[in-house]
Amino acid sequence: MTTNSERLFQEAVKVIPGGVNSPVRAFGSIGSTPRFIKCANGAYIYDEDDNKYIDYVGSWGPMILGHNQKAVLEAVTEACKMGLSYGAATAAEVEMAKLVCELVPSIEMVRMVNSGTEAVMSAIRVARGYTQRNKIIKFTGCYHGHSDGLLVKAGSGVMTAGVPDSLGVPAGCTQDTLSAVYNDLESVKEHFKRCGEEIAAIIVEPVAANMGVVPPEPGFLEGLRSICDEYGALLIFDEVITGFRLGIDGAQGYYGIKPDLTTFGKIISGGMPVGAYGGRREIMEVVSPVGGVYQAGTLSGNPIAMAAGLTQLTILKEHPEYYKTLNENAEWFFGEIEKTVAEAGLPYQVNHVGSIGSLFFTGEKVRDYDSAKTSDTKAFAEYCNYMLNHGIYLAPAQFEAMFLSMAHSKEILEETLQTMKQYFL
Ligand code: HOZ
Repeated sequence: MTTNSERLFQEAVKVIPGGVNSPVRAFGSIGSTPRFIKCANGAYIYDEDDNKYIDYVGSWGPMILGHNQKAVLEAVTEACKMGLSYGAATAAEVEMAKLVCELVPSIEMVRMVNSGTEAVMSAIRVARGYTQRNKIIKFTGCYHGHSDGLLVKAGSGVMTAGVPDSLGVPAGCTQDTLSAVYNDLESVKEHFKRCGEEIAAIIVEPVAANMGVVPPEPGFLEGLRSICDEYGALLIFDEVITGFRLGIDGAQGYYGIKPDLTTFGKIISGGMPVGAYGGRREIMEVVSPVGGVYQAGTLSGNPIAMAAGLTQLTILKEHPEYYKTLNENAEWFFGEIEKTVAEAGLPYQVNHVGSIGSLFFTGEKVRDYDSAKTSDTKAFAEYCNYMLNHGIYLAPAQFEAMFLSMAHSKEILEETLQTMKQYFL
């Protein structure tokens, strides 16, 4: 019998490329088709066939308080009554900017945009405008959204699809994008030795989370900081995934490294379509209308999104104990996964930092793109389908992260582990 999700997918492919609005969610890499989601609450999502799943995607990160968090929902509902969009300055966006600057010490000024892609695109332009240099360094397997210049050896869906770059990106757009190897400072130094005076910035996911989760090795982020200082380049932390998740001050607080610019995504708005970029005042003052770097947007600072964001960030600020609980739960949970695969005699790798993690189907230690790529994606697909069919919703690709939230209680995590044990043992 055809399920509602299957029926919707058949309709979707006729009118949406691949039937989806973002490639990873097509479930192609696990040989399946998407579950169409009807609603979500707490740690759960429900599909159009009324199947209930424990959700480890959490809208790819922002649902750190769980879906449909009461206060966030109320704030959004109230804001909606005041009008949906003005394309004009509001008090809420000033509050939001002040809050972000207060919570993240490296940020003295911040601009709201509408997605992580836009945040990164703008931060790169600022770095180039500020340094008057063109080249940037990114790391193979890191994903910074789908803007032209950054679709070079990118992670996430690009990596899953096994294509190095995207069609439709003119060579001229990527000629100034240099690739280096994650966790390998030598590969960065080589670029700087060759053309250090031309490099505007290094952009990095301080914890890579789009080739699966790959933590920075000790000294890696510190090394990037000092190379940038030596050559007068800017260090950009893409904290679209780690920001306000590893702690209230993100990965930069967690590892104690101060970037020059930071980019954020949907987590700063409780999952609404928002991004932001910010950094030191003297750098951010190159942005128009103060400076000559142009960046704009009618929806930037949208009042509904600001209401959601202010509420979520305020809750996180007022409850530092949430991070303690979340990280302790995650430590236990990922440790149990490790024990389970070890007991099954499988040499699989579990990488995690705080509440994000990945189970790699490989015997190799995963520390960069090449080692992540040794994963047996067919074995992952079989496992992922089993979990889905048993009520556990994982990202449908090996090279993505699992996200835990405050709504994932010990009982819910335990239930997930039992399902994993049924599969592996
Ligand atoms: N780029 C996202 C994963 N890193 C996937 C977004 C989506 O499919 O919604």
